[in-house]
Amino acid sequence: MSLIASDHFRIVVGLGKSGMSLVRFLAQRGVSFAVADTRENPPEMATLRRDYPHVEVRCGELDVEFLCRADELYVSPGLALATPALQAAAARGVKLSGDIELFARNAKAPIVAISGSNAKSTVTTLVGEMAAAAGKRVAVGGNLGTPALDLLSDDIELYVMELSSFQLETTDQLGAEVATVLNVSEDHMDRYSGLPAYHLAKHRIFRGARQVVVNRQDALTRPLMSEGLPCWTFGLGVPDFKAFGLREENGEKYLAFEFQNLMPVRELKVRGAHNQANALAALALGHAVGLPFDAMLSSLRSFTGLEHRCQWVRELDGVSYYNDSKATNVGAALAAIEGLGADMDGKLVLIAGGDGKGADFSGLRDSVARYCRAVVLIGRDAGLIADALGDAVPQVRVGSLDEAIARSRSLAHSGDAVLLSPACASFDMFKNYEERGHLFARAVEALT
Ligand code: UMA
Ligand code: ADP
Repeated sequence: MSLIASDHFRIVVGLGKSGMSLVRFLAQRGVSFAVADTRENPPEMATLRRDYPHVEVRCGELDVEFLCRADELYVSPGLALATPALQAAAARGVKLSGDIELFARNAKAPIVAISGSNAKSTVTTLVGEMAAAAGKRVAVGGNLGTPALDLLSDDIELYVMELSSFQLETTDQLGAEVATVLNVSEDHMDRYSGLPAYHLAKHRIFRGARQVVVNRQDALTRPLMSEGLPCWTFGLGVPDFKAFGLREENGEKYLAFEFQNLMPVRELKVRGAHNQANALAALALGHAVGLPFDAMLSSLRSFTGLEHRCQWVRELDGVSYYNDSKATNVGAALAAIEGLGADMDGKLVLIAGGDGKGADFSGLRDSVARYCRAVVLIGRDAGLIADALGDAVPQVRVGSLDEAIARSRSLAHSGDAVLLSPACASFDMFKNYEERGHLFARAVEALT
């Protein structure tokens, strides 16, 4: 039985991946609905026409009268709730909701819910691998990979969900078994009025949670109201009760829980302090849902990291090349610069720039000055980054990624690394961050 009233009329707003999962979900349950999208040719139009030819679709500017025919709108995470037509419909009593709310109402197994400005996909993947290693029938998705509603199944024993602030905005009551906001730093400032609004959206993940996981090194990850809820913490310091952290014994650093060493840090295949924090976060989440340590640790030992996240591409003339195309905000780029920079004898040549989404780039300055030999800038907001960095290090502005690679190669010395970590979204020059990363890797592999 689906927890959705069948006598009501719904409209799915946005016909991308999540919109199409909503269509399938509603159609399977016999709910009457229509679809709207502001684009003339939304990505899933052909699929909808093929599989559900009778569903009414309105493309182009949103029509408030049409939207008001619905009791509830399921709005794509890609559309701001502040969109005037959506606000006009809400003012006339139409409820604004989303796919995650519907997922939460219908999921019968516990949910591990993961948000944060960075590391969501890495930690979500890790917890999913840990659960699978522990023999659980686990479904992994959300903002990462498969849309939430496509994961629903009575066979599943555990859901591990990556959730974005956009998805959480339309989620009233998630009711996760354990929820976390891994870290909070500025992102999507083109969609929020400022950090407080973004922070509030992320914290909706804690609504109805039974346990929480908090980052001891980031006060903004602490739920605003969690009195009485079991709270597990993670951080790079020495752990105490209900805490995961790092301990040192005889010169060896260990991942640790409370007063017990779990495994040497050097057994992790992923590099940098940020990845140690990610391993600890995954352990805390897994422990909260009862996964055994031996399964979790064996997953950590075999995890080689996700594509486009500080991924080693090759070495040429003593210079290593790293693809960190997924660094679409300042916090992620800082983690890569500091994580790699502190771990090597040489310096970094950083390739950065793109669509900055309204970010303030001044936070990059100190780390760039400390770890970078030079910065090569591309994309629309190259000028903003150049101004923010000032005279911290030599800068070069170029017109293409290929040119950026060629200039970086000539600037790097043996023992250095060239790091693509743009601190920006890619949409001004590429289809998405994956395309940017693939083109980088391909061009680097072709260097002779
Ligand atoms: N759009 C319109 N008109 C519409 C609907 C969408 O112009 O009526 C545009 C918007 O610019 C929007 C874009 O299309 O940003 C994508 O919207 P969509 O409805 O086609 O998106 P989906 O394919 O359903 O993808 C969404 C998530 N996208 C966003 O949040 C922007 C995907 O996250 C997610 O994987 C998918 O649902 C399944 O759950 C992507 C993402 O970029 C990976 N997320 C952001 C991030 O990680 O930083 C939050
Ligand atoms: P998300 O899904 O939140 O975007 P990813 O795991 O895809 O997270 O990583 C995104 C970017 O953040 C990558 O560039 C990665 O190197 C960087 N990153 C990974 N872990 C952390 C961390 N703990 N803090 C800051 N940045 C991180």
